Amino acid sequence: EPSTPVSRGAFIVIEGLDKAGKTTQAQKLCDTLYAQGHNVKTLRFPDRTTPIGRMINSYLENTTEMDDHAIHLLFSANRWERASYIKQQISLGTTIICDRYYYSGMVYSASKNNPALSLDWARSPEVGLPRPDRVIFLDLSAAEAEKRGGYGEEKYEKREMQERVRERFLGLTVRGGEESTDMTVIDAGSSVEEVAESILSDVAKVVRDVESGLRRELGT
Ligand code: NYM
Repeated sequence: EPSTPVSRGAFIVIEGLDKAGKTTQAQKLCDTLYAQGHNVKTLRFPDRTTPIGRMINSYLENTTEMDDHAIHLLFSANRWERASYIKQQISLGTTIICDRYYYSGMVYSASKNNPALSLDWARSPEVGLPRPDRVIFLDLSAAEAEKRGGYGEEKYEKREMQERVRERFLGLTVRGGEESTDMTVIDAGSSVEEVAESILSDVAKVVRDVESGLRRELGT
């Protein structure tokens, strides 16, 4: 008897400023989809557990200095080392909820006020990575983010930088190309439950489309 073909999983990315609630919401979304009977796993970038991830970690903790381009390429390499795992899981029918992806990669690097590092330059090493079915941008003003317990000691956790990062994230929605069509902006200023509900109503449609075969292959 031929086995029933399993539909692929969906690839969902949660993006936002530091303190926007990404980790909480990624976990909540994962739990909800799991309770609904989906196979689902979470993933996060940077993945600080690999050798490349440890180099990124020491940069973020201000232990090592690095050229802006070099650290950008390490963040990208950290995604590439997980690319085949993502594709494999998706093809086995597992939905992946990913906490940050190359949207953070592009936007943070291009927000460093380094004229030699444009958004276009920042995009190029990411070309060919699995393309998300949906990217949720949790939108919060830098001032609101700061009120949530303040920033830590890590690189980039400064008001001016966060303001530039937010501007660039929102800029992606009107820049054209797949970043514009793939991204949904959700107001992260309301309660955890309200935000979770908005995310779920958007993601549920995507998951349905994937499962009914409307979205065939995972793009790049
Ligand atoms: N970050 C994250 C980047 O600059 N480029 C990237 O490609 C990624 C994935 O790392 N301030 C920055 C954004 C954050 C920092 O992320 C660490 P997290 O989610 O706090 O571990």
